[in-house]
Amino acid sequence: MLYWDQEKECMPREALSVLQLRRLKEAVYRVYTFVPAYKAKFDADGIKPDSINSLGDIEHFPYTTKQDLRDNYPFTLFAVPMSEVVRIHSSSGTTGKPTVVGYTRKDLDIWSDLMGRALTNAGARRTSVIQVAYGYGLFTGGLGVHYGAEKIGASVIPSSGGNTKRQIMLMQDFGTTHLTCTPSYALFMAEVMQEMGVKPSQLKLQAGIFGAEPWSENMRREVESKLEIKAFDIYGLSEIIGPGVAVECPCRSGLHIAEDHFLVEIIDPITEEVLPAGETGELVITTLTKEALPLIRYRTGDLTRLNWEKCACGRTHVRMKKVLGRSDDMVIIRGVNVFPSMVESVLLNIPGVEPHYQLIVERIGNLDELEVQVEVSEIIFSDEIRQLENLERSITKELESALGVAVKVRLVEPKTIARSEGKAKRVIDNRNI
Ligand code: DLL
Repeated sequence: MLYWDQEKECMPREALSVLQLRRLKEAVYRVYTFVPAYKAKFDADGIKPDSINSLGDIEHFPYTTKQDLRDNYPFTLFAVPMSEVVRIHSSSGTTGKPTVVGYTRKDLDIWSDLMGRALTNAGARRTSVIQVAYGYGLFTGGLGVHYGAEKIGASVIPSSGGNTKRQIMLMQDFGTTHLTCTPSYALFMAEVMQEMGVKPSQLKLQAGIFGAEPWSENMRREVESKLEIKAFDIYGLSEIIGPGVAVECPCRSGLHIAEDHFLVEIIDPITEEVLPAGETGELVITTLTKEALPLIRYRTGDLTRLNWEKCACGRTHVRMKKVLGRSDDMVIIRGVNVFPSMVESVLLNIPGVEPHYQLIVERIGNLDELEVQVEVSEIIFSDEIRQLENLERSITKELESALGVAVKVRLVEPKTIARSEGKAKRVIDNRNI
């Protein structure tokens, strides 16, 4: 078992808490002193930086939301002068202004180090060949993984997203051992590989480090069997640092959150109350070491739960369960909450169904209708109509019992649902609400 930074990753809880508390005090002091928007918020709540005496005191501080980043577009939440900022990334929201994030030299060093941990967890070493098929550019995926891969001394192929046939040629010719991209893109690559007549056994691929979008355990099995690799989940978000906030270890039973750099809480997204250990809710993160854009109690919008039990790998950092979905990716159909990942889990248990699907939501009259479009395999599609109808009925039954809401299932021909080279679009909501 190899660690990138054993001392930090396996730190006993007590020492970790001491480190977190020291860093938390510094972070709170930093935002209060250098970010006028935070000073105004804290003053309004009557909170001073020295209000922190224990880690639990974080609960008295106000949350930060994506709206705060938008209101301070582009740079006014930065806690350092622009002369200290060496990198800017940005994530395009679906509405309004994009979110802008900045990094100092030290922020970039820490980020690369966290990615070094992540890649090492997935078995990458100096001798590995890492293909970075996350998009390069304003998105944090490409450059984030890139710097980590260089840091561990691996050979990096900065292929970025897209041009799938070339990606596969590079894998063959350069002997890629580790593939990094979104899980949906990995599946698409597997499909194109098959069309090109390339077998996974002809490649040197050992593992994939996949993230940036929710994916179910069934999806993991699918990717692993199609590419004949081990698939690891990696989580992160631009606002906090990018990829590398949390990553699976070889046990792959939850993602270890880098607690030496991030303090985490789980809250009820509606009441905003902090939930007891082990409950599912929205992940809230406070950055402990970020210089350019320190954030206090940032509401990620991601739903998960924390597992504080000891992990067999020896790492002491808390584990988060695979993200169920974003609160804004959840569709509410007649009062029932539906996540694409729930649909995915059901579909991938049904033989003949391909891992390509989309949820279409319409409002007809005053009622919401959920249609799930599902691709079926070539063999199934050439079956008799009656068999297709039977399959459609059984998918409908399974989905309705899992989701608790009426669903219209529509089987579609192989390869009709749009493939993605980055984050997959799982929901099309046509309701004007
Ligand atoms: O997606 C950073 C990233 C790049 C993570 C590459 C992992 C790999 P954003 O574009 O800001 O940053 O999107 C962040 O994506 O709040 C989650 O909703 C979702 N997300 C990221 N990783 C996962 C994951 C990058 N492993 C948003 N599982 C987050 C589920 C994920 N959702």
